[in-house]
Amino acid sequence: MPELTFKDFKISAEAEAIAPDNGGFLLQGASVKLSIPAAPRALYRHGWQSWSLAAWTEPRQLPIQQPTIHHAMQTDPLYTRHPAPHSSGVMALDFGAGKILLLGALGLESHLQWRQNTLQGWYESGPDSAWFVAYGAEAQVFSDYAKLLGQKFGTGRAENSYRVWCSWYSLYTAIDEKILQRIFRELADLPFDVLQVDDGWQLAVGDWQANAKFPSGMADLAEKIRATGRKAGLWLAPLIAVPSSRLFREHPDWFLKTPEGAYVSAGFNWGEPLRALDTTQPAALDWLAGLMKQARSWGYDYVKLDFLYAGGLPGQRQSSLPREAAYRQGLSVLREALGEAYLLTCGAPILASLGLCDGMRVSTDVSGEWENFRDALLWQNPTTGGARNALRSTLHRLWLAPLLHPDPDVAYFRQAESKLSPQQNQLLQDMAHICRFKATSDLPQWLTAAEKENLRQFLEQNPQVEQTGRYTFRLDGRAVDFSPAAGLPPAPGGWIRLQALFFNLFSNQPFAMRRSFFRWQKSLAKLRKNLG
Ligand code: 9PG
Repeated sequence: MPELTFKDFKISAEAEAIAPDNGGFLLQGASVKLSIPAAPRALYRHGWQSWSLAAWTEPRQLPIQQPTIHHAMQTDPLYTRHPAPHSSGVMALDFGAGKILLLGALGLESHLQWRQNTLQGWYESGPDSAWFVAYGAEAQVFSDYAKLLGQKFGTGRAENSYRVWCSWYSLYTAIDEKILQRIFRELADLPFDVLQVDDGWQLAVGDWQANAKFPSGMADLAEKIRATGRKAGLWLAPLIAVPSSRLFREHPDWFLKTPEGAYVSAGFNWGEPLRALDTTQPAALDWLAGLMKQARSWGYDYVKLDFLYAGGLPGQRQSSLPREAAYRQGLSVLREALGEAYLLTCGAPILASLGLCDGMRVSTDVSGEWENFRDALLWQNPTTGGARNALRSTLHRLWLAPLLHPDPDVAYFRQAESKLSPQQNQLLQDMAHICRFKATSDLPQWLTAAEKENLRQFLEQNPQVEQTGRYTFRLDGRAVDFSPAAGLPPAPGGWIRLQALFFNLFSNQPFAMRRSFFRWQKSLAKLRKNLG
């Protein structure tokens, strides 16, 4: 077997071709294998899409996260039960003493596993065959890899990111035009560049027209935002639809099916199962382009496209394009139709979105909670909403920064309507500075004078960022340590394990999903009332 020789490290490689490149080696092959002479201390695992886990973990299998009904929404469902530690696109081994070995794909449909002292990468399908291997300091190796990805896929085109106020993490779907207009007025004295309307304006997921809570229409709202001197932002999830939507009822044949003829599950949300659009059908692509043009004609210049993973799920497509290539075709049609608008992708397959978006959510959602007991321990699920889960994946995707604006999700400033401590808020704010992507959902009326001042300073300042370790930074000289967010929750033992077994029997039932959805709707109704 040919050997790859790095300064102080030799590994043997199986590949069709090997050539030195960019400080490492370029390998060719639908499957390549590296035999590793030393035992790694940790594995770098990279989850498929924005919300999936990215982290350094112990070199062993992770528990299967619950509930399984969410796998399509939170993982690559084809590999959730893979029999060895798995990674999408790139995997790395940490040997201590500051040295890592990275194997990264330079193409789509790529997967990696760690098994029996072998690091293997393979392409699920498609024409790609290139891999990059490098050994050295973590920052260097990841930056060399990012450079090659940029050459292959391109980068975002927007120079600067914006300071965004987003309606989701305070009002959730309890938005209406009156409440938003009031908030937009109250935000007048804060230096935001974009006011972004999130989920809750549409008739249904699939039917992207204003609902009864927006009687003046979405163009009117954009106009009101623009009148305040800001860009108008809008959330859409164009690659999914709920079965009750008109879109799905009128075009059931546009949605992915399994070989057995059932609809492919894109997860479960809004109290309904989710369907995935087939982005290889010309009629569906025309519809997507029209939808983006509609948002543009309403006056929105900043568009957050969400639940995009659906376009890359396994399923029967009209054309024989592999699933990530199919997704990428859909995304390029969306991008094209958006013209000059800023495109933020979310819930998006990472590698397959490169070069076609300006910003990308690189983590799961934050929430007003550091970590949730049920999710972290009973479900062993690092991809549900929560500050710790969000910080963890963002920390492990900062290397994408040369390719796009990494969106770490919103920062909190408030103590009202949140369980996060001031220290935890500070970590979210510091991460936003590091990503140079600053957003919040805090309502001005929830902020004390001091909190509002803090928010103002956050928006105005751009501290100098220096990385001092894997999880440590200096911001304008102030030391910041994200280590408390980096690790994974422990596997449950004893009583908690028993509780988990019992609990998870119910967690996967649609009735349990619907019940928690309706409870959530009730709490939102209360929130709306309190806002007056
Ligand atoms: C609107 C929200 C916000 C948010 C997005 C996305 O795995 N899940 O069940 C899951 C559901 C929703 C979700 C993320 C994950 O949130 O990230 O910013 O726009 O949709 O519905």
